Order: sequence, then structure tokens, then C-alpha cells
Amino acid sequence: MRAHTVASEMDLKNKRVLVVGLGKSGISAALYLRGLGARVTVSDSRTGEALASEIPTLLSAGVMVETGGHGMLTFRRQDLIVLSPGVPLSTPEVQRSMSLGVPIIGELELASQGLHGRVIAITGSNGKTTTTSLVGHILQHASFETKVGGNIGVPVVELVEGSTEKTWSVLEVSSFQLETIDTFRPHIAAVLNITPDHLDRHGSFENYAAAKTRITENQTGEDFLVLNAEDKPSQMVAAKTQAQIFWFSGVRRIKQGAFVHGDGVYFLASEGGTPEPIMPLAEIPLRGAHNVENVLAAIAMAKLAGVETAKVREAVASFEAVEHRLQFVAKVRGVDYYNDSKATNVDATAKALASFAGGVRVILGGKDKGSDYTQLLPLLRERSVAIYTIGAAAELIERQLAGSIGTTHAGTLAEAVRMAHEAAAPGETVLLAPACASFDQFENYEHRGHVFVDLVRALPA
Ligand code: UMA
Repeated sequence: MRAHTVASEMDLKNKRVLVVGLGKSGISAALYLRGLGARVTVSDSRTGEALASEIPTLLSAGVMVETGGHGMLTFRRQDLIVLSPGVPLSTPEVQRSMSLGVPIIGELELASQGLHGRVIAITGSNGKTTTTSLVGHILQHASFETKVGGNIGVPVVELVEGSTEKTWSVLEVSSFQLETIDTFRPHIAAVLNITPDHLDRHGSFENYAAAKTRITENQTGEDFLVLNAEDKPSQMVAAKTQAQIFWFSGVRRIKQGAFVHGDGVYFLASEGGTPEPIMPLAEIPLRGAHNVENVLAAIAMAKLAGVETAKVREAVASFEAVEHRLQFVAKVRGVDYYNDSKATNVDATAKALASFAGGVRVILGGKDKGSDYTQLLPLLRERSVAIYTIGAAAELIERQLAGSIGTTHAGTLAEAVRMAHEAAAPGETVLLAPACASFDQFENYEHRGHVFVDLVRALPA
């Protein structure tokens, strides 16, 4: 399903614009649109009470606010509709507006029309935030004028002000955001991997992959696309692009891009050229083969942006793991605790487990997304000494794994940490990598990660 589109650089002065969703994106988009002189209404399904702290800022900026649901009438009489990423295109009111020909875009598209300078956009099922942060870190280290935003938590419209022709905007972009682009054209784009996620929203893996592929739809031969040579679905993205493709691989030499060979990381700028050594593998400070892939993608993007190799090497070596992504929390009584709360799908959990040699007590569960947890069985058998289940998906996970491997029902994160602490022997690892969304017991994955960190820090030494 594709949204109707809007002409680029649309003059929005005095135009009626409806922003749907009053979260981070919606609030920033509404205020930005007011700044452009538009007549703005926002509509949210939550009650006025739930939105009490957000509403006054909007009202004082002259934005009209509808709460407690989306009224058909509100959707009528609009010149443009800006959807928040969490609002599906299948929403009935949105469908109706689409059938009436009202242009519908997302906050990413809106912002990209106002951004000056060049854009690097990074998508993928896993690794987006780490890679986006790392590219931002490398560019900043090389004294490039750099802004970082997008799905990472900073709405892209907030990057527009102050952007100049020299600015590099490094954006994490999700499939939800890419569904509602029109003219968005990153100079450098990366698809890190495509594995099943958000199938409840996109309906099928094909639709999800198609949404991710849109990252390259407006790229031309002057742009670059960085792709994972070891990820099958990425080959389909390669077949659709007009951009120059650079690959990355953690396991073999590739014809153009970044790769690992022996103990070193190399970049090959052109087919048939000589690979340039970038850094020893041992200098990469992040855990896990998946993080090596993230680093390779970031190195390719930084080199394509023109960062000199010495700066790339220094920046990668000094990069610290992003919070909630295989973040080392503490060593308690000889046991290492890792917070990978961002492992919200089975593939991410598999990657987390694969980062350890063995002796792992893993905490699984939360809000199920229609996942197949049996895919974890080989790694669980190999790496894990105990599995603690929590949240709404606990029974489902226990049922799926039953007969193959034992699980312990903990119910809550606090109970799981307590049980793991009691049972763990020195040298083992306790890993929160739940393979589920967090919304059953927490506000979001960050909240879940913070609770875990607090619980670990409170453990008796
Ligand atoms: N809402 C409606 N109608 C609906 C659905 C939602 O009114 O049909 C309202 C909700 O009541 C709520 C608001 O919409 O008030 C929430 O909007 P949102 O879900 O788009 O969330 P934002 O706060 O705007 O945050 C969004 C991204 N959220 C999602 O994509 C779900 C954030 O990514 C992003 O950091 C932020 O914009 C800034 O760009 C978060 C995320 O979970 C981290 N992303 C997914 C992921 O990484 O897996 C894609």
C-alpha cells in the first residue's frame, strides 16, 4: 500500500494540515508546520487527560487539537495529512482521505524537503541505532558538521533549523517512516539486513521488505547504497537501485566495499582496485559478529562521505556501545550482566546469544509480535544454561520451547534478575535479550532496559 504523494517543496503557508499522532514526531511536526505558516490541527486516539502535558504547548503555538479518536470530519477539508510513524496507513480515516486524493506524507518526508546539506540514511531490521550513532560519531570526530536524528529518537524536523549546505544529517529510518516518503533521497543509504519484524503492521515479509527498499527509490547514479553481502533479502534491494552499490561482509572479500580479511578490516573503493587497510579487527570495541557488520557498514559510509582513514580508525576504536544494545552493565560476584533490551525480535536475540561463547542465563518475553521462538533453539542449546520467561509472551515461549529445552517461569523482570543472580556461577553471563516488544509491562524498550540496569545495580555484591 502506498500513500498518495505531495509535490516537493510544497508552499504550506495558510494551508490546512492535519498531523495524526501526538507523540514525539507529531508534536515536532505540528510546531514545525506552524513555523511554515500552516493552519495546523493534530488528532490523537489518546484522551485529553492522557495528553494533558503535551496539549498546552500546542495550543499556545496556535495548533488545534483533537483527542480521544480521529474524527472523519477532522480528516476532511485538509490540504495535507502528516502521519506519525506509529499510525498505520490502513487506519480507516487515512484510507478515506487517500481515496479522496488528499496528499499523505510522514514526518521524514516533510523534514527532508526542508533539510539543507547531505543526508545519510540507515535502515535495517537490526543494528540501525548502533550504526547511525557510529556514523555520527565518526563524522563528528572528523570535524564534519553533523546532525543525528530520525527513529533514534530525535524527529528529523528538529534537524532542519540551522542545517546548511555543509551539514551531514545522519538519519536512522524505520520501515514505518519509509512507507510515507515521496521525494526523500539520501546521498548515502544503507540497508543493514532484512529479517522478519513488524509483521503485525506490514502484513507480510514482502510488504515489510518493500517498505525498507523505498530508502533507495529516489537515489540516482550519483548516490551510494551500502548493502550486506551476506543477507539474502538485500540482493532484492540491489536489483531495484539506480545508486552505486557498496557491499560489506564480515566473512569474505567483496568486489567493492568494506570487509574483514584475516585479522584486519579493509575498504575497497573500486572494483579491481587494491583494498585499503582500515584497522585491526581487535580494535573494534563492540561485542558480536553482528556488531562487526554494523562497523563495516559505518566504515563504508564514512569513507564514501570522504572521511580520512586515520580518523575512521580512531573514531571506531573510541566508540562505546549504545545503551540497551548489548550494553555491559556490571560484574556482580563474578557474573557479567548485559542489557540488550533493544533485542525486540527473535533475530536480534539470536545475534545477542551468538556474541557469547556459552554460560548464558537469558531473559526472554514481553509482548509477542507473532514470532517463532523455536528458531532460537540451536543457540539456546549451545550457549544458554538457563532461560527465564517474563511478561505476556512467557507461556507462549514456554509452550514453543517445551520438549526441547527447559525454561523457568519468572513472570517479571525483577523476579528473573533475582532468580538468575541466585543461580549464576562466576564466569557466567546474565543477558536481557527478550525477543519481544516491551509494551505489556513497560512504556518502551528503554524503560525496560533502565529497570533492568537499576535491578542489577541494586544486587548485593
Ligand atoms: N496514535 C494515534 N492513532 C493511531 C496510532 C497512534 O493517534 O492509530 C498516537 C498515539 O496515541 C501516540 C502517538 O500516536 O500519542 C505516537 O506516535 P508514534 O507511535 O509515531 O510515536 P512517536 O512518539 O512519534 O515516535 C516515533 C517513532 N515511533 C514509532 O515508530 C512507533 C520513534 O521510534 C522515533 O524515535 C520517533 O518517532 C522520532 O522519530 C521508536 C520505535 O519504536 C523508537 N520505532 C520502531 C522500531 O524501532 O522498531 C519502528
